[in-house]
Amino acid sequence: HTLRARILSVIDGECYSIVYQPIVHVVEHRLVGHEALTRFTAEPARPPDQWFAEAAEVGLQEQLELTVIRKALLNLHRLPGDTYLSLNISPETILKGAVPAVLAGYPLERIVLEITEHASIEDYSLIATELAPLRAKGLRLAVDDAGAGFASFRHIIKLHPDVIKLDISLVRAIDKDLCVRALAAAIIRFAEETNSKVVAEGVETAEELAVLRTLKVSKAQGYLLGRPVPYESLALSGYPPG
Ligand code: G
Ligand code: G
Ligand code: MN
Ligand code: NA
Repeated sequence: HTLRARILSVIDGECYSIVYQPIVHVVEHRLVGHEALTRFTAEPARPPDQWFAEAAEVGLQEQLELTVIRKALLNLHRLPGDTYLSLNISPETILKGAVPAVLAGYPLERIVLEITEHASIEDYSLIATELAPLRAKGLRLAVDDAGAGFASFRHIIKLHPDVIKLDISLVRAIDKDLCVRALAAAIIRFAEETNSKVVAEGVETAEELAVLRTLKVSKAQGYLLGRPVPYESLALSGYPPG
């Protein structure tokens, strides 16, 4: 199959790189972590989610996801010791059972797995069960894109996530649309009452950040605070903006 061959050549030829986006505590003005994101250098140029979707179509989702996670982890020991690394992974890949082996030898208390909820998974308690032993040793779990798409609270409740990432679509309108602000406030309240932390995604403007602060969100990520860049371009010292 030609698509399968193309994905395999991306994996074998390492036609991708990892960029790291800062996650900032905007009240205490300090760096708390980074999200690792993949950039593909192979032709034709396509956004990363499309590469991952195509890999899934040809049965290479787990292989591609784990390959880029291994690469992202290689820089963990060079990141400040009091910061964490947030890694995107699909629920399907978690259920394949390879996460413990991939994370073996790394400090679990410095790793967050971000999962985006997906229609194909019926029972998220299986994810919670699969990851329970690693979570007992410090691994944290984040629900990505909360407030959008499939990120329904039916699933979030079963995961008891350590972190809830407020979707970019909510952040984008939070300073303009009272209904969006109300929905964000409800998610933030839910997080508070269930002992999850909130990270706002995709913060681009000072106005968005100001509203998030009034809603008591203290951690944020977005172009305003730092773009995803290669490890070598990270400003690891200095005063994060915001
Ligand atoms: O970084 P960017 O906006 O371009 O990424 C778009 C989407 O692609 C992300 O929201 C995520 O769904 C997916 N993505 C990017 N990098 C990774 C990765 O390393 N692993 C997985 N599983 N998905 C990724
Ligand atoms: O994993 P997730 O689907 O949340 O991926 C985050 C995506 O959001 C990545 O593709 C990343 O490049 C993108 N992103 C990060 N910060 C910003 C931002 O401030 N604005 C926009 N438009 N996209 C962002
Ligand atoms: Mn993410
Ligand atoms: Na997201």
